[in-house]
Amino acid sequence: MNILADFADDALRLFEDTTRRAGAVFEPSLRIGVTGLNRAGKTVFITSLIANLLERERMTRLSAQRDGRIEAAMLRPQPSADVPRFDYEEHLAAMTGPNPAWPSSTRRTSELRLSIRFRRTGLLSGLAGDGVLHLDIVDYPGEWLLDLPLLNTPWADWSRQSIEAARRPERIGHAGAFLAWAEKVDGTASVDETEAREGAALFADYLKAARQAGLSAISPGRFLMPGDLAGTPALTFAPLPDPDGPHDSLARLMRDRYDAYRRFVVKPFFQTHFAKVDRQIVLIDALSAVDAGPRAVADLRKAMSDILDCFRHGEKSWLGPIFGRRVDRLLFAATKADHVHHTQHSALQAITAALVRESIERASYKGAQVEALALASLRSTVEQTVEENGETLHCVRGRSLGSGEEVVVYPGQLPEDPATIVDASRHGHGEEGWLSEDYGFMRFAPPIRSGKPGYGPPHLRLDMAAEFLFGDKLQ
Ligand SMILES: Nc1nc2c(ncn2[C@@H]2O[C@H](COP(=O)(O)OP(=O)(O)OP(=O)(O)O)[C@@H](O)[C@H]2O)c(=O)[nH]1
Ligand SMILES: [Mg+2]
Repeated sequence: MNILADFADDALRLFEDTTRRAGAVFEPSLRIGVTGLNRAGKTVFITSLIANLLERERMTRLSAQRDGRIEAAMLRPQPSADVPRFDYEEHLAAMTGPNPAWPSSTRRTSELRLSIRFRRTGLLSGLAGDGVLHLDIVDYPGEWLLDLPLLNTPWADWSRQSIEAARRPERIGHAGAFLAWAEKVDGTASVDETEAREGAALFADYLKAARQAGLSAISPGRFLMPGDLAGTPALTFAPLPDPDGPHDSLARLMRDRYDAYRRFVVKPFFQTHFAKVDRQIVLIDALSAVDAGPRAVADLRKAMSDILDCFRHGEKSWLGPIFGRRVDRLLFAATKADHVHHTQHSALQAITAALVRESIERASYKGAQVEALALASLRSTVEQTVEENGETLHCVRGRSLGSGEEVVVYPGQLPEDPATIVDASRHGHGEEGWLSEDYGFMRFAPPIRSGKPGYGPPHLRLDMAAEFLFGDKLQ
């Protein structure tokens, strides 16, 4: 490890922090970490949150808005000159235009600053004039989040764990070709670039297939979403059943590349974008996992717990400066809650909280406030009650993503007791899916917008999320 380089990193960070705090006396900025695996709903959340802060009629549970104290909100130049700007206008136009469509998967990091001018409450209201809060939000490909646990996992452990994972029943069907390669390859043989490339390609194919099958705990993330690193040596490695080898061997080459990946790709990403986070929202697509069945839920729990465990290292480990130092509010949000009727939202919220409970209990958040809620960033359905065979079914109605036709769907009933789902996933058994067959088929297109002036895109509880994340800073 290059101690000098690390020291320089830390010194730079300290300088940035100090400057930020000095500026903060007059115009505080708050960095909101929007965390979530791929397809969890980050880009839609950020776009809708910004749109609803610019046009605030649907934000009545944000207290500053309810009390009529927000004077103005506007997009301002972001603080980081070297990160692309979040393409808010394009995402919003796509989601709310005449032919609404969801954004495509995010391929790179981007950032946006929204500034809010508000009237202060209490003693300060007469003395200090209006307050200003700058919200800084970063979007990134969800796949990259799964790299976080690698920072704490040396090559030999990672190699062993990855091979074991590939042999698990839910994965082996996707990993056959890769495992066949891994079992025949000799790590002690001398370096062979063709062999390394073949292994890396087969490993990447397996990861992509596993993700396609609905599994979450898949890393390294850049194998799925390489950004501009495609084809570089830092992405040309694969785990080996026998990870040790002499100098100049294939195993050594793989180890060096794995270490380079962690050092030059993973660490800077988390340092740049997570170290400065003040408040964190973790978006979880619990409904899709519940629908896919116990194994997918178990896999989601594992992915989330591997990630959340990294938050608990506190000051002692070198992950300390990245996590756990400043985040004082942490919100776990089940996304896409508009897929189920509101009578099931409390069950969805409870399942989400149960999925992450053990990790939260293990984590040392040092007095951080932690909450869970179920939300929809862009509400795409309305509710409808249907009588069928003397039974009342609580359905949702929306436009089908494929045909654009209106469909009424009964998504099934989530268990009231989250333990039903969490325990079944822990033991790897239970019904294949808890929701009705209709759920799996159901993907709704974004709604056609009414375009009422002053109203942002429709949502569920986005204002409650906003209140929790930064309502106190608008006092
Ligand atoms: N019905 C509904 N679907 C949603 C909502 N938010 C997200 N989705 C669905 O989830 C998909 C993924 O949302 P994104 O915001 O692109 O997810 P992401 O976390 O940015 O994903 P990556 O960029 O791949 O990391 C969308 O294409 C929609 O199909 C919502 O509020 N309601
Ligand atoms: Mg995205």
